[in-house]
Amino acid sequence: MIDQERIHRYNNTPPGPGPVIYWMQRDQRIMDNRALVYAQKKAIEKRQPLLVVFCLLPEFLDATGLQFQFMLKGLNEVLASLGKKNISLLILKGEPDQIIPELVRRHDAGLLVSDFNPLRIVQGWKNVIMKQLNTAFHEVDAHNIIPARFISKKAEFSAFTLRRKIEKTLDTFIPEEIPQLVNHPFTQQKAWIENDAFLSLLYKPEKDFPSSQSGQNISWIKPGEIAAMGAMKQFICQGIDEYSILRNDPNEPGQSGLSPYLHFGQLSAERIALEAKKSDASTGSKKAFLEELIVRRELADNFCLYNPAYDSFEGFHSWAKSTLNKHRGDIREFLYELPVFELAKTHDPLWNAAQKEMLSTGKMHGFMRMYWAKKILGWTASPEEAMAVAIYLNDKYELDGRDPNGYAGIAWSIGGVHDRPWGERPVFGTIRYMNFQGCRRKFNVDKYIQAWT
Ligand code: FAD
Ligand code: FO1
Repeated sequence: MIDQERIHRYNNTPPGPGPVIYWMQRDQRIMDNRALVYAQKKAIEKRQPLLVVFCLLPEFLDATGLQFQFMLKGLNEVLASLGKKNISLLILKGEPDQIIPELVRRHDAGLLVSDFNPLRIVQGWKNVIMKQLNTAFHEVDAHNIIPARFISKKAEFSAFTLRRKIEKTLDTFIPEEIPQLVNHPFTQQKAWIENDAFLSLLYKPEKDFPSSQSGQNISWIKPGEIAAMGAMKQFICQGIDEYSILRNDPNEPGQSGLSPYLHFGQLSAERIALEAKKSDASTGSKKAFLEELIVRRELADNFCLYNPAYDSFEGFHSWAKSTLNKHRGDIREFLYELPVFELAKTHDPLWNAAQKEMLSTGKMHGFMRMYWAKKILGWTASPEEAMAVAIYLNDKYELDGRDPNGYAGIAWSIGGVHDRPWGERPVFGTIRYMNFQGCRRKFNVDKYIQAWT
């Protein structure tokens, strides 16, 4: 029952007799991966081998070398773990809409399975692949606890409207245990991989590992699903209890720090929710954490799935567009070009500190992300420019960037998406405003500035 609601069929073709190919894209792990488990189940039913493929794109949404290294180290772990289960992983360089149909044809696959991702670029690949294939193509949502295509058929207005739907079904979707991959009983012929014309596209770690010149230091986080599981357990044992008190203080390690793992699919949100529910942390903290992990996170996927303009002014609600249009001509107290933002050289030491936190660690504190994006709206010539600057910086420097959570967070801050109108003021119109003094009332601003200066 639940399995069916997680599956989206790109065509009505029944699965054929050949092997199953799982195109691993967003969910880059073997533990708690419902898409991979589904692909294996289908392969076992048909007494066929299972082949896993990942398409490596050197220019994915302007990602930098450090972000690729984090992802590739995780994938190397996946390769080794799959090998122990008698399953091969091919990491091929190139565009999925060219590689996948060719691979399916070469291996005469009976079924193609992939995971779910609402980003335009991925939806675009899948639509091209669908048109080129005569083979059954199924997508399994292994990212959301309640599958995005099932929980809602439209863009939700706010967290309130999605929360209502989630609350009605959540218990059905958080099981006692999550199904796991087993040792695969049907071995691929070696020739499969050795004779593959794609070998010329095979990724070679020693040659292809992108070097990083960004100057960022991400040694605070170890890549891969084993490290991810460890970090999650540590947070559930030691951090979650104080989540509701500390998470909004940028001077405290009050957040889980798990977003890079979630972004690269090295950790499943379902597993975190299961462990969080079982923990004996305070009810208030568990509730606050699950609100972010489930409602806010799944709201971001809903936004990107049903609003193709998720990263532009066009994607805002009409009330937000009209108030921002009304205030287009307002005089900005400060007006900066991209390099001033990028180099953290604005007049505001708090904004510069947040930018520097991101530049040096690849992860800005969650509370500061709101202040950071809203100030970009205040200090650029138009909301369009504000969106472009915020997305460029977020995607370039955040380890968890290039993600629906980022596009939704930026659209919330600059365009009032999922929010409501507040008091009217220059430039912002009725978009919710944040200022330095407000931050001072919430946390020790001087300590934060000192930490990152
Ligand atoms: P925790 O507080 O420990 O939360 C646990 C998990 O819940 C997070 O890992 C995340 O998956 C989810 N979550 C928490 N807050 C939110 C939220 N507001 N919206 C959606 N999901 C949430 N998140 C990203 O993953 N990538 C981004 O690029 C990104 N950019 C953002 C930009 C702006 C302007 C804003 C306002 C928010 C952005 N967020 C982004 C959302 C949020 O700030 C981060 O998910 C969070 O700070 C990550 O740290 P954590 O894992 O320690 O969070
Ligand atoms: N997805 C791919 O299918 N191929 C890639 O080469 C790839 C690179 C990449 C680099 C940085 C990054 O943050 C994400 C990257 N992703 C890649 C996608 C990622 O796994 C997510 O699916 C999306 O960013 C959406 O969450």
